Amino acid sequence: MSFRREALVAFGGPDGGDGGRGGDVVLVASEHVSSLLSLYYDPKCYAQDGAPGQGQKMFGKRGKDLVVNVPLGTEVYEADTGLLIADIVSPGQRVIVAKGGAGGFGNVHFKSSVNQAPTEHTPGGEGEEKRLRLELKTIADAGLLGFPNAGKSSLLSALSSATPKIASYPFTTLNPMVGTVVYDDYARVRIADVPGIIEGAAKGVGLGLAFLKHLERSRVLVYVIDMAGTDNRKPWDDCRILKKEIEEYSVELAERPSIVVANKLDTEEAKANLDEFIRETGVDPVKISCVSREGLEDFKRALRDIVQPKPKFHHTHADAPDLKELPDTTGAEIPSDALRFATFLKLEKPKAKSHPSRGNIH
Ligand SMILES: Nc1nc2c(ncn2[C@@H]2O[C@H](COP(=O)(O)OP(=O)(O)OP(=O)(O)O)[C@@H](O)[C@H]2O)c(=O)[nH]1
Ligand SMILES: [Mg+2]
Repeated sequence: MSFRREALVAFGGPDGGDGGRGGDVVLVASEHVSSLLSLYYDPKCYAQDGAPGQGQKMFGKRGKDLVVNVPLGTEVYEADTGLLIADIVSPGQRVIVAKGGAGGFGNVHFKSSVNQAPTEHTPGGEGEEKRLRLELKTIADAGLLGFPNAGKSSLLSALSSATPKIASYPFTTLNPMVGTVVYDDYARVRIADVPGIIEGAAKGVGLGLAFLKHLERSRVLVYVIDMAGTDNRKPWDDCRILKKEIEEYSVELAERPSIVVANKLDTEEAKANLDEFIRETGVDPVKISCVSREGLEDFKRALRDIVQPKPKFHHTHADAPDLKELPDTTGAEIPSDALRFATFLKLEKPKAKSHPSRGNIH
């Protein structure tokens, strides 16, 4: 509340401006952020307050929004109720998770013919305050599923430029990783590599199935089977157990389209196991070897048939025309239509500017 006080101005009247509204907290999907780690270490997010209104009808400045960049695939839940508020999936998507409070009205707002010296004013509104739980579910077109040491990470590194850790001990991969397969026509398929599953995973054995949420968004599941039967495992049992565990995790996930990949076919054991595998499971797997890089093209084709990514054309491979073969147009008249668009040629003389300094007579 404020009144105009000035020498020689009697009855200056009310001049208290409104307060500015508070900023919002906005989550923005960004392709440049890959995890929620920064929010883990700095979980409290405040947008700026609105500035208070002042005398001389000065309105308060609006508070700045707080923009929090989150990776694609972030789900936002209300912490207390578990209600899903937003699913952030497309780049640039903005979600206002907490709105700033409205600014209060200054007393200038209340002046009228019958209330010429109002002292009324309103306080600013409270900004929204929320406790949220953010969950990242990686977005990939295909998810690699398999026992530890089946060669999931090897397959990912053979197909894409991702560099997952590969080693001969189980549970090398501890966090999901995404790689992109690029086809000759620049179509892209994103593949997620997740930690290995073992029997009983649905009940929490091994790393459990917690990371399987990263596969929930993938359109195709890729079962990677170690055909060589390392550690005395039987490939057909592996396949059966994997399917069972997935079914226990989610029936919907188990019904997604899938590709069965038989890996390590460069080894003798794998070749010996192959026939029995087909007999036992009834599926004819895509036969690959990540070491000798065989069968990778077959797998890429199978993947493409299901995911059907859109090709993206680049103009990089167009041959430059041979200048000698082009017709000689020296001295030829240029079509007037072409001239109209060729403004960069500046064929017309620029008009002389009429200005006293040029000596024009007015
Ligand atoms: N002979 C042969 N060995 C392979 C092949 N692919 C992977 N390996 C070996 O299998 C071992 C495990 O490979 P990884 O790619 O780390 O297996 P993973 O499925 O990612 O394992 P986890 O991350 O532990 O679940 C490594 O020692 C690889 O060298 C293959 O095609 N042939
Ligand atoms: Mg791995």
